[in-house]
Amino acid sequence: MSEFKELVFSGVQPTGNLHLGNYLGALQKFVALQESHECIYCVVDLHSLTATLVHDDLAEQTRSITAAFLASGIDPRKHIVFNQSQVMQHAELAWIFNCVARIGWMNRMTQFKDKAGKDRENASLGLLAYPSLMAADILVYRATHVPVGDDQKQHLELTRDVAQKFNNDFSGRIAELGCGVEMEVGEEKVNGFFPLTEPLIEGPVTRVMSLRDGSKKMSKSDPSDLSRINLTDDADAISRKIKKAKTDPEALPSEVAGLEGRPEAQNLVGIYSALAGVSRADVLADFGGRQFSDFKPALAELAVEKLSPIAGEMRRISADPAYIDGVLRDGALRAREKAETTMKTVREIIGLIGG
Ligand code: AQP
Repeated sequence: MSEFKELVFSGVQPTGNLHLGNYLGALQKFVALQESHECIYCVVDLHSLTATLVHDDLAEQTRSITAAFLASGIDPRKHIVFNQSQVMQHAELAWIFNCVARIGWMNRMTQFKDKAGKDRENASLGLLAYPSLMAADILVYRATHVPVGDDQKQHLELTRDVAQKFNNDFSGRIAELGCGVEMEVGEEKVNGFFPLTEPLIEGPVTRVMSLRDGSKKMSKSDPSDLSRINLTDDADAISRKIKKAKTDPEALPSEVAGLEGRPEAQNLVGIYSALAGVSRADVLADFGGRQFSDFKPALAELAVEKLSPIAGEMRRISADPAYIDGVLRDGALRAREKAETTMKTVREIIGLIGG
């Protein structure tokens, strides 16, 4: 039985400065997966148009995310790094997926509800269709694994629904052309063209929360800069933000169970454990019973130690935009070839003449 070849894909939007949430939820995992998998990492510039169409600095933001990828340790020669709009097959497959996915599926997406707010009628059609483009980003490479933060889980489920519906709707053509791969779906064995992609969400913090409010995720678009640690922050800014981070008055617990119902403590301990590469239980074995006034300086020191070299490397790489553009162009060339191989078969499955 043939199987889908394991391939990792993930993307990041150029919508502002990357923060610690992006780093721990995505970039750190991207780097680790390079050792075991073939990886494709994309700056998803077309996605950034869904919320704001006119950006003053889209090109600069795209270069800055690319610099963050490279500074974190992604190797653009061994793997592929590019920006989405240079590979038009993403948009082509997204259109097809717009016709596979149902409006009801899109209306249920919490990210759409959050971002559209009360004025849904006035949200862009692109914002509603965002998950369709995300499904296309992944499936145009028939990627099997996607490292993301917990906030993207629902979009990954939708990607699986799109793949499954496409596989079902075109099962006859897929069998006729012999282009399917056998896979298990529940109890059944089916022959599908697209894999049912697995999200890779595990880790000590799958959702880094705002430093000002432990119930909200750390986000680029939060109006308060104190709510997040930007990858470009210097040591002073990192220390100041951690010092000002919201906490409760209790000492840290000695057991992980004691973090329950204490969102801010949970968040800071999770950040420490992810940065140090140890479990939360290990962190609490060291800091249990101690006050935040002891813990925060240790966390700040660790964060500066881990993030400062990345900020320095980002500055160095960003000083050479021509180099960054070259990386993206080279990556796009290689990505396009893979995407076109998929699209040739998709067009054939559907019956679109042109090959
Ligand atoms: N707070 C977070 N904790 C863990 N992971 C996170 N990610 C984002 N925020 C957190 C993960 O980072 C990757 C890239 O995300 P993105 O920038 O493409 O989109 P986003 O989720 O919309 O990021 P933001 O910061 O929340 O941006 P805005 O404010 O513009 O909406 C994804 O894997 C995401 O899960």
